[in-house]
Amino acid sequence: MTVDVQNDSDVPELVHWHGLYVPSEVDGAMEEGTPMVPPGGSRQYSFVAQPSGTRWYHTHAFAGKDLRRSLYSGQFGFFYIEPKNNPGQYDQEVFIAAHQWNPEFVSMQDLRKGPPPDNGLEVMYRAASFNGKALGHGEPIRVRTGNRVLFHVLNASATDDVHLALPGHDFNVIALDGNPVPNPRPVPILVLAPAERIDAIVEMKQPGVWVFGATEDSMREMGMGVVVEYAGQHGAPQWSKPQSSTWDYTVFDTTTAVPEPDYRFSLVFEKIPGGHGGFNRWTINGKSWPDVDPLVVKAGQRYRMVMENRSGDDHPIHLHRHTFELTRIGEKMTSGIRKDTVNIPRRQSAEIDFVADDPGLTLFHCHMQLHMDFGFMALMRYA
Ligand SMILES: [Cu+2]
Repeated sequence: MTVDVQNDSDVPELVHWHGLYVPSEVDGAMEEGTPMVPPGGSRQYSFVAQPSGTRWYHTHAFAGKDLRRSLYSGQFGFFYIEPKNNPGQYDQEVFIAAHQWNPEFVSMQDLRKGPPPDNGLEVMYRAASFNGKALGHGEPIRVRTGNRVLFHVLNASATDDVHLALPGHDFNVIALDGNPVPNPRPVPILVLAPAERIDAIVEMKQPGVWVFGATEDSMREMGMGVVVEYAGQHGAPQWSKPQSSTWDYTVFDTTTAVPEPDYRFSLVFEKIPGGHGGFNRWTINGKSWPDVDPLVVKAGQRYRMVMENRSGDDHPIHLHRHTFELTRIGEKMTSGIRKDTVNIPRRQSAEIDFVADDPGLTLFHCHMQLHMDFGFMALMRYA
């Protein structure tokens, strides 16, 4: 396929095809060698759309201290690649991209007690949406009793996790980051770190008018949600707090043993606190981008990244141009969950395996804009 991109903004831009296997020159990361599209300029991105599943595209520009740029903006969209064989066991298909708007830098020290006094600025938002519309402002999702609705959900927030629920309904999770899970099963809530996607089928069997939205009251009040309306049902949309708030990738896994890797990378993530009013910096093995040592791989070999998050924040770690398999989260060994972004909770460790099967420069970074822009990034290159 070929995509024509016209840059009508006043800064150099580029488009990243998140979760696709595309050459470095078109992947949409300047660090990999993709050319920027100059202000007023245009560029064609040509590539084979693969692998199938729920992917997305977004600007990969630097934002830094400018909260009008990159993922703080609305420059993103779904990129859905239909599988060749799709059993289509659903009646309706709905795409939902969650996003937050009107960002500003805040000192957590000024807002509440708790964070260490040496912590730097964080980003907070004043508005939120599903598909660009605040809760109650767009068209409702109209369903019929007995329908099976396939939801493709994307967290397109620049920095925050989203926790979502649809009262009275379970989500039968069938894919994570667009890749089918080995053990689909129903769960009461969906949790997505920035850049993550979940495909889930919901059986509509609780006639009524409901709010499908963020479990956190303040986030829903800011607009993160949409009304789900059964045919023939009227009245104010109902919300109730879900009983469970836990999320665990491994409930969808298998226990098949994974092959031993040819090589292990050990990566330690740490924060250098920016202090009140300053900016935190982030390090991988003690070094900040662009001074981080590259990861060097050989085509065809299997690698394990052993990652340790020594900071008090979660980090959604994204590997471009490849799919990896989760092999350990915390103390739990796992297999069969294939992703391109894995959330590593605070003070937690995790391991992922991947085969070096897509030669070319490859970016590896935390997907939180405020972290990647302040050092949390590395390059992988093929020997
Ligand atoms: Cu991070």
